[in-house]
Amino acid sequence: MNPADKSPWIKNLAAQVGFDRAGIAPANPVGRAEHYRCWLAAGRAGRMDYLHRYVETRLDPRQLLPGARSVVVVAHSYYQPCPGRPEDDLPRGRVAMYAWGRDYHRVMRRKLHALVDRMREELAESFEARVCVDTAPLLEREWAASAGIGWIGKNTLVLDTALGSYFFLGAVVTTLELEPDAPITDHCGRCTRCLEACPTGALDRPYEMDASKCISYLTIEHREDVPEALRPLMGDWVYGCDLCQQVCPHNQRVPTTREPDYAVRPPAPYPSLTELMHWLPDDYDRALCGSAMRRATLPMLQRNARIALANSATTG
Ligand code: B12
Ligand code: SF4
Ligand code: SF4
Repeated sequence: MNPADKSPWIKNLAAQVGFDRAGIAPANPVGRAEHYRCWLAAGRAGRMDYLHRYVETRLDPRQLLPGARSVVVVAHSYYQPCPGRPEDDLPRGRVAMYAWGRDYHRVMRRKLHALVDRMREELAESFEARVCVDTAPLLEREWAASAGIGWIGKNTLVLDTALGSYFFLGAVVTTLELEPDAPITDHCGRCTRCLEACPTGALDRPYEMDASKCISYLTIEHREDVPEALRPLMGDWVYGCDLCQQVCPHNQRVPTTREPDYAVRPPAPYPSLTELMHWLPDDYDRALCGSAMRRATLPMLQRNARIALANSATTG
């Protein structure tokens, strides 16, 4: 099979294993490497020390897999309509949609391995492949944009005109030579809704984020006390934040995910804050078995619940 025939064939296999989009980028170094280095140097990564590690690998997939020639990027939608807030008087927090169901790392990794297995079964030539979903040092959005999966929006997420931005990204870095896709154009236009909707000012410039102010960072990645000035701005979010996606015009009519593993699992999306406050380690283990919410430890979740409770007391 020549590189031009292999590309549509792999994209078809990706659809068969359940991905919603697939595209191919050449495994070249990132064009905006300097931007990434400046972003780190300016302290905009907060305490996400792991982003300072393997910087050269993040910027060049050939360091992740010697001899890499192509990056197959996939998108997997997790969008589902929000169930109504329970009609009781309990103070409740909010969980971002990406964490409502089973941990996407597991779901995506299983599908990415299935994709590589199918490629190995059906291709005559031998090749190396490395599967990535968050865990490997790879700037996934850069390769998603390069592979034509979508454009990087002003809220810094990858968007597609049909799927919106509620999808996960994954990648297979491979030594196979494949015909790349062309990037697509930016459809943000003059819109600035996400920048205006961000309560903490984390989106302080279009296409850029000060992650140290993002509610998603503060609730999931930040292990210490949340700076006092930011607490009242966090509203009722106890795990992640969706505000800059909820307001996006491209997210208003998107299809529901076909993935049963992403179906909402209690206590998401509106956990009772008083219940969370009283959880013991066994309650945490039982309630969050297999959930993406386990990225926050029990003390972090309880810290977030305390902030949300204080905010609900002031907003009524
Ligand atoms: C660290 C991280 C975070 C941090 C920092 C987010 C950020 N914007 O950087 C925090 C904890 C805040 C976070 C939050 C969320 N995250 Co996150 N996160 C990551 C992770 C692990 C690394 C991202 C990273 O390296 N950031 C550093 C910055 C500098 O890199 P970057 O934004 O990719 O920067 C490049 C471009 O923005 C570009 N750029 C710079 N300037 C300009 C200008 C123009 C005009 C253009 C076009 C581009 C451009 O250059 C940069 C360098 O190459 C990725 C997975 C991965 N391995 O990539 C997931 C990932 C980005 N996260 C994801 C998700 C789902 C989320 C949340 C929606 C979860 C939630 N609901 O709470 C939020 C969204 C917040 C937001 N608006 O981005 C998805 C995004 C999928 C998508 N459709 O884009 C990813 C890809 C995980 C995955 N495998 O699916 N996340
Ligand atoms: S996730 Fe929330 S806090 Fe973070 S940039 Fe988007 S709106 Fe702002
Ligand atoms: S809200 Fe508007 S500016 Fe922000 S990502 Fe969506 S289209 Fe782009």
